[in-house]
Amino acid sequence: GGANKDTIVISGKNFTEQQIMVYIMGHLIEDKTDLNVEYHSFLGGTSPVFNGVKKGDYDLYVEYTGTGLIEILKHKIVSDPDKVYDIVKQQFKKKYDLDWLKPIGFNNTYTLTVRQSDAQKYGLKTISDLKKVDSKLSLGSEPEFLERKDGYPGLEKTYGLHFKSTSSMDAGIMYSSIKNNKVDVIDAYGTDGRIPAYNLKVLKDDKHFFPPYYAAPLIRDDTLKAHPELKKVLNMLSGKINDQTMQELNKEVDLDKKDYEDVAVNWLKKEGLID
Ligand code: PBE
Repeated sequence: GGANKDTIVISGKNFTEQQIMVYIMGHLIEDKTDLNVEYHSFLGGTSPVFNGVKKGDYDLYVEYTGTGLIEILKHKIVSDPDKVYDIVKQQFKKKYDLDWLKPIGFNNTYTLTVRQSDAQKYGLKTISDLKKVDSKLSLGSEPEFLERKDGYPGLEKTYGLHFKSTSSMDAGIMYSSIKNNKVDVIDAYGTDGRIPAYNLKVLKDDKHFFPPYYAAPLIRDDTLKAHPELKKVLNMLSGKINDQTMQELNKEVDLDKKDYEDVAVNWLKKEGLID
């Protein structure tokens, strides 16, 4: 980019959907504004990304409402999606000078997921059903899930679950691990394309433990003040990607092995958001 332009730094966590969103936001900003875009993404879990944006190392990323509520604000679980959005919007502004822009449309919930063959063998439909076999099953997840209140510690409390073992791995690795019988249960992400492709069964959260996790751009207030046009530009994504579309975009990278940036740019063009 040009040396005289201001630069916006976009960040993201280390899984496919985040990297696609990083490029969707980046190319939209480059197309609609005079700003330069830099990427500092694939950074790990929620904490390095959130803290980097809070400190001002990065300007924005896509966060999930339930993650803002439980993991960042340490609030109790709230189930109504609009209420969760209102709480995070108000509190993040007050506490951190960060702004939640409009939700993009999809809800990327954590799930507990097993192989269809095990679901049949043990008669598993709900998370509560896991109780009868948990001592035989091993859980694979990314490290963050093992620590979060809306992760395994909370599931142990709410459902009384206790697996034979737990192991942590990169978010992307857990899908191949369950497919190859290395683990039996994973915290699959609801919008991941590998759930249908690997013939996995999402167990129903019958106790409504997980909050809603609607995705929205989270941006520094001082960045918005310096570049107010960013609000309108990023809100062009409002309501544009539902769960099914996000699963399809994730699948294009994870299964069809397309490039993240190509998937992002093609989607923006298809939607008529860029030329
Ligand atoms: N989630 C599911 C996690 C990862 C995917 C949205 C709850 C998060 O990043 O907070």
